[in-house]
Amino acid sequence: MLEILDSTLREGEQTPYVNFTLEEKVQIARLLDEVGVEMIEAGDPSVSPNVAKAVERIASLGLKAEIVAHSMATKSGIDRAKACGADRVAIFYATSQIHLEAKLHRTPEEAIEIIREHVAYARSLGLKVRYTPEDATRTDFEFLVRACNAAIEAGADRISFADTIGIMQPHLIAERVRALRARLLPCKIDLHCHNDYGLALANAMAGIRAGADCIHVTVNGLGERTGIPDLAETIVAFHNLEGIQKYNLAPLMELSAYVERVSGFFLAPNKPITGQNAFTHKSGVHTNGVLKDPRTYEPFDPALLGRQRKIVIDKYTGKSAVAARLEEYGVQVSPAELEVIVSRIKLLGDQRKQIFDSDIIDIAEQVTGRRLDIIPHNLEAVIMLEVESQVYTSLVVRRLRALTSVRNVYEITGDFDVSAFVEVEDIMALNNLIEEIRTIPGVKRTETRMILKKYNGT
Ligand code: HCA
Ligand code: CU
Repeated sequence: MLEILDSTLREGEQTPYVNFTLEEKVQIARLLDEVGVEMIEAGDPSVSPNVAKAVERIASLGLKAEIVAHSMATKSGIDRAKACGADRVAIFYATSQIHLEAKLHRTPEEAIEIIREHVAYARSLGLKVRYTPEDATRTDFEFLVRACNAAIEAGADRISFADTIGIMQPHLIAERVRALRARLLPCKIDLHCHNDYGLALANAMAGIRAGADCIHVTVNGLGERTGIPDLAETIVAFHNLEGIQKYNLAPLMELSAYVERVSGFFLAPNKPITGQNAFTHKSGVHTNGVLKDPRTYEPFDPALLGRQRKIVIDKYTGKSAVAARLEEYGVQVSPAELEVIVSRIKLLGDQRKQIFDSDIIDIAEQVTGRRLDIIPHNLEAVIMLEVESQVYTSLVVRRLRALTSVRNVYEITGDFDVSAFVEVEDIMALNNLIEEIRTIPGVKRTETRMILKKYNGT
């Protein structure tokens, strides 16, 4: 049966420019425990005093998950893992020729001795041990088997088959896992797949099918370079496609949003499962289908994640979607009026990047000749930002423009340096967005003005 180790607090904190506070780590660990992951890799206590403190705090929370400390193959590192109260230490020591020669300056025989000695030392302290042959997928297979079996003989009960630079493919990892199973002494096999070619989750799933036990993930797929499989994608893929339904899906969206906020590492809108567009439909053909029966264009009901489907209105939109949107606002129009409204929306859509609900209501007013006293559901606001004097404004602008709710950005004169026109679904979303903007490095202060009514130029 599949097991999951979440490494947001270790691998995830190795994401360029991402660092969590102690309180944030505790909150992430608690949410992960609600999800029900079997193991939480809480950090490598040798990295810094605060990382050690975080591992210690998390180990003391009494969570259901096993708490793992990561460590290099050094006695002092293993001592620190023990001192933090971790259940298990994950000792990594590279086995590929390139790592042994260029990085570690050790012969293969020396490496085997170091692995054996440190695994045995950790066992003597009463720790459970996972051994990770770093860069395993580029390691000579016979040597990999020897190194892993040396670790297992010395007391490791888990081996992490680390695809450190993400070079596996599903058919290859399946072959390797089968071969490892046949040659290794009894142990559990973890899969640590990096996502350099976008194949991390596919590789991990293939490895599980071939007989591995556990997948390493992070929230939002954080990690060195392009990261490792995303927790929510992994859980939902196994839940829906493989029928493994032992995890609690309810906290996944909150966990993703929380990590997004405190990491300052924002999700691409088209990210599967948790991305903003995962259940948003656009073209007339698609929206018409979805309005008749969502199964036409949805792999599963967004309610599984507590999410809602969304239909975008713009020049691609057909009549059924516009009618449905107007109905949401309690506006009924005749078929002839609807026809004209849709054609005007298409005209406007050809001129502009985005159409807002306020535009749709404006057009409906013009076409029907009725005054519609309606306030659009979504909120629009202008957020003004003051930027630290030593920071290039253009850097802040680039980060701002990557946020999906941000429509237009202006560099301005006066008390503030930048103003952004934003559109969000509700006040909560506005609040989150403002917090997100405040985490952008260089943003000194923000001030927000809500838009009450908008007059568009033609
Ligand atoms: C690294 C180490 C590691 C370890 C994986 C593991 C890797 O290179 O930073 O312990 O399972 O990718 O090899 O993250
Ligand atoms: Cu890694």
